[in-house]
Amino acid sequence: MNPRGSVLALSGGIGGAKLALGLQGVVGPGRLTVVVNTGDDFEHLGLAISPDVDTTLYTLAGLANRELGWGRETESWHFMEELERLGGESWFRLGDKDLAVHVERTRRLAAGEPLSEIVADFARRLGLATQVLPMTDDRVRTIVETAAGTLSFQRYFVQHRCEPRVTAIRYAGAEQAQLPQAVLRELDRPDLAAVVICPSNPYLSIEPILAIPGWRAWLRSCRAPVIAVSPLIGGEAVKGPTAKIMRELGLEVSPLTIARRYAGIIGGFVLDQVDAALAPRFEAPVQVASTLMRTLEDKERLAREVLDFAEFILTARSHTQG
Ligand code: FO1
Repeated sequence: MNPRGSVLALSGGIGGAKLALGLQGVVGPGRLTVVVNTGDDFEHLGLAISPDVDTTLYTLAGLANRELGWGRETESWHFMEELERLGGESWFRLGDKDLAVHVERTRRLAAGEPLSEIVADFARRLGLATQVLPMTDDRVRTIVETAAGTLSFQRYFVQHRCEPRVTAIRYAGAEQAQLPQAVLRELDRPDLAAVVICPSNPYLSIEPILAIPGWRAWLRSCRAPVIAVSPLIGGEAVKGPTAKIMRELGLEVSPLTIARRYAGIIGGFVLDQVDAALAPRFEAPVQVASTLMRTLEDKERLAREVLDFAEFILTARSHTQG
């Protein structure tokens, strides 16, 4: 890829943050912006919780709890233990270090600061050269309609452990939501070389972003190639309920279904090598790669392949345009 180009990544929590970490290692300092889903956000114990944003911040700063995939490494749980002793709500677990982030975010939001400024400032204070921004400063909430009734996202995901059968997913507030100023500045960058849709759950993490009209419109007209990375390997997600939700919604559990969902937005799709036989069936150009990211080397290798693919697409486009 153009070593001077900047990169914009769209991501949810754990799976997406892994590729974001790879991109951070490959793209030069100050040239990566990660825009994160906030449909998972909720108010809990009087606190403003932004799980995907925090997972991204912690992962990029090397502070994430690798075992859990969320929260902080070397965490203590005194707050949670005392809360339980008092009979408080304990289904959603907040570690002591993590708690500080929620308390400070809640205070600053209450003082009128936009979420994007708070998150950008947290990123700087955690020592990141990568810019981390929420998809919007407005309130968007992912609502899961299930056989057990209507559930807010974290009730479905954590309290009900994704068990109830999903009948529909909606993103309350997305239609009215706007892009933050800090995001608009990034979208205007003349050196933007690639937009990467990380291998996050399309229905729970990427669709809430795409449901915001400003995002969809910008992605459709974006000059830089938009590349999506498959979250499915051989019909299963590495982690999380993507395949289960697809089955429940009556969708074929295939990267083809996901690429079709992104039709009109993506210029290329990265498919896992296990699914290489599907490649001829895609409308968009396809790159076959190993998308399983266990080590930092895996993450950086995939990031390089994605960016090389974007550059290849850009070059091919400039040839066909004369
Ligand atoms: N996930 C769980 O499965 N159980 C929890 O108790 C839990 C707490 C939690 C606290 C802070 C945070 O940032 C994330 C947390 N998560 C927890 C993860 C979160 O529910 C999911 O990772 C995302 O919302 C889905 O991407």
